[in-house]
Amino acid sequence: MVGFAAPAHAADPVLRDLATAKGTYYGTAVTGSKLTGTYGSVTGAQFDSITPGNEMKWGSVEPTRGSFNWAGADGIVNFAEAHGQKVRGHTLVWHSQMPNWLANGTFSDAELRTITTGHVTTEVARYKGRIDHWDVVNEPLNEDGTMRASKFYTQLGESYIADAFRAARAADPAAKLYINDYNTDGTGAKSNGMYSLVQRLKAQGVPIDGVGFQGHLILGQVPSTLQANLQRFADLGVDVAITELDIRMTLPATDAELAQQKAEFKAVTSACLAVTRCKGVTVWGFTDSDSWIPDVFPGQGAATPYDANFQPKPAYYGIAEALGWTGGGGGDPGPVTGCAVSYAVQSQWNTGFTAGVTVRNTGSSAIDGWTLKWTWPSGQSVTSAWNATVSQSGTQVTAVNAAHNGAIAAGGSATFGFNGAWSGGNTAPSTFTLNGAACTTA
Ligand code: 9MR
Repeated sequence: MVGFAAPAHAADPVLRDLATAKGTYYGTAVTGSKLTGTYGSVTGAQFDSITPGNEMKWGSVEPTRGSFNWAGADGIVNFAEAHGQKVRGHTLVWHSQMPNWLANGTFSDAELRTITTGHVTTEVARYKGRIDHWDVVNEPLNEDGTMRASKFYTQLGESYIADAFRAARAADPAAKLYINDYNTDGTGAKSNGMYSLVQRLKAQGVPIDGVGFQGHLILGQVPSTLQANLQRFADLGVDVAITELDIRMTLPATDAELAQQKAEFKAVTSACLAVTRCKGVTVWGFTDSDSWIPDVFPGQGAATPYDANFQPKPAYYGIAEALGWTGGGGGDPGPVTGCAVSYAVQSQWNTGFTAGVTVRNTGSSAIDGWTLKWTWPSGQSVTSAWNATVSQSGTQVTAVNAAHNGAIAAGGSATFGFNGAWSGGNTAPSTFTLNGAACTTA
């Protein structure tokens, strides 16, 4: 793909190419104003579908009645076309992020119906031929599977959904039209409500092509019924897609949790691939620096496949493995079955010191990528490091391998060094963990 920036590590897989080879797509939600620099190059290089996180919502495009602002939405569609990507249009009729004039206005039923179908027609027609999938109606259900009492439902009844789909089909016959919701990923009351709703819409001849399952999941709680649930909808004669995948956890994330998250991104991606009518997966933001989770669930996050510095997390390799990648990589360090750390202060002066650290793999299998952690006993701090990336939070130190010393064969070792600051005392740390496993000290 000439002109696309290389992924973070030269040997890393390209998700969009793996997806294409599997006959599917891999998408991400994006923030249009960020589509430059590294954020833009990773978006263009790795994904072959993008969804505007906010830019196509009614409140964004028509903040004042009759006065439109398409700049954000246009920018995203243009970016997609420049990078050979599909666009998931999101979203036309939703109880949230409505413009104030609509949310707080008083309209007769007939007027509200005309306003709503008019909005669908205007927005879909503007992007006719340029949007692959539209989330026509978003989040129409309550948790118990009954219809949500949105302004649209309260005034117009369920027919607002049929009207919106018909207007969208008329405005762009080529776009695939979806209904989309959260907490419908596994079987249960809400999923049953969606299932019945789709049956009713199909029975009325409403032009619905697909059902989106948002996939806002919690670590350790991926529904075991996900694949079966996708399949039962597909069997109704609609396409399905995972449209907003993220898997959140309580911060700070441990290595074990990130490894579990890898397995879970892999499982969700595999579930979609196993269902013929599952058209693709979209993550709701690809980097932890562009995720809604910390804002809405304080203390939680780490929910996406890239860290805040655009480094692929284990989850990224989990997605790649589900898509057929067998190249291994930083996402799967292998088990640490034994390790020994030697820590030596090589020189020390009134306020500073230089230390060298050797990490030895005393286990029986190779390690591919390592994180060494320790706690300072006497309040020292790391000021600079070489041959590892070292960070500190309180007294907790985390050292991550450099590119050239991440692989440690059984019996092999890696070394790195750093300068530190001390005052009062400079006692050596007594315990170290390597990828979460306790090491002996030598
Ligand atoms: O990611 C979106 C975030 O930036 C907005 O503040 C939020 C407002 O509700 O909407 C987020 O996206 C939502 C999506 O449009 C629909 N499903 C739930 C998503 C997360 O809230």
